[in-house]
Amino acid sequence: MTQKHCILIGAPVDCGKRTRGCLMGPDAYRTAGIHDAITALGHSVEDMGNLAPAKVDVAPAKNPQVYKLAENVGWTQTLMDAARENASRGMPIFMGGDHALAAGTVAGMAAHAAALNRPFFALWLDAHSDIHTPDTTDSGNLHGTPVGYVIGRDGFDAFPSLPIRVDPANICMIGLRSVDAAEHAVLDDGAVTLVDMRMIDEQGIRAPLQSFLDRVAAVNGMLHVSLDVDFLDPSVAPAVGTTVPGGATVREGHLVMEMLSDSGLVTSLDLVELNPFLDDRGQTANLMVDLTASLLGRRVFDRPTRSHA
Ligand code: 6HN
Ligand code: MN
Ligand code: MN
Ligand code: MN
Repeated sequence: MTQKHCILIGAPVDCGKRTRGCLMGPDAYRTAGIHDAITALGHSVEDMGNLAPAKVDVAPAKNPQVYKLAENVGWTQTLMDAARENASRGMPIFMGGDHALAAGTVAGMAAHAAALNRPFFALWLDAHSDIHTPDTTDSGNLHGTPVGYVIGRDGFDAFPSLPIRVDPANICMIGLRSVDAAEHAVLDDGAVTLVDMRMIDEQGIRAPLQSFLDRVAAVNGMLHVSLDVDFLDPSVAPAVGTTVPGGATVREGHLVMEMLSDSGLVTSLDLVELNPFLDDRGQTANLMVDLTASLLGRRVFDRPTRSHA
């Protein structure tokens, strides 16, 4: 695979939900050896350290359930700026932090793609669809809202204005198994490509992913990958506050990453929802680093392994 310059950006966002611990995520990835895992593949790495949220004043949310609105807005601004400032120098890898961070990273990467006149796509690897708005969320946890923000749903008035709306038709969600009623209401129009666990059980994970990648490649798109720990089954990735049984296996996770690597299409990555406080001797942090390595070209064999097909 071609050499990349990987830019590690620590985003210790912990305000997207009430269960605390994701602020330790960036250091858990460092401890698990993310830097060396990437350089071992021949890429260069730069670690920008951890960012901090912009200080902002916001009016109280209409929905009294909403948790830590100002901090979420501040992070969105900080990360949108960080994505736009760094994307032209290499491949940003946002080390979260909870999924609220993707409001900023995806919006910033979409703006970067627009500046280059290239179509922008997002792959959401997650048990959840995260397409609420601050008005529709019952939990009040804004990590359930970043997709709603980037596609331009109403209800985000307190947030930075979107530089450009992400087209829902350019979003593919894989791993779904927990979608709230209010989320169904927006997803049912069929714009977002939805791959739930049943589809994976019936067809495998390869076919739906390949057809999405073919669409991205056909228009020379830029692809942002947002990897939520709970995409994976909790038995292999316990370090997350929102476990849902029946998730992707280690093998499915690696296959997705290897296909993404082969495609050469990925231009940015979020690693989100790792809560090291809930981990079992670094198991989940290590797995997330291994998956990142697969995405960046780590292989068992350097030759094609489907020679008997
Ligand atoms: N995540 N739909 C639930 C909620 O509280 O709105 C769960 C959200 C999970 C968020 O996957 O990052
Ligand atoms: Mn998520
Ligand atoms: Mn999730
Ligand atoms: Mn909910």
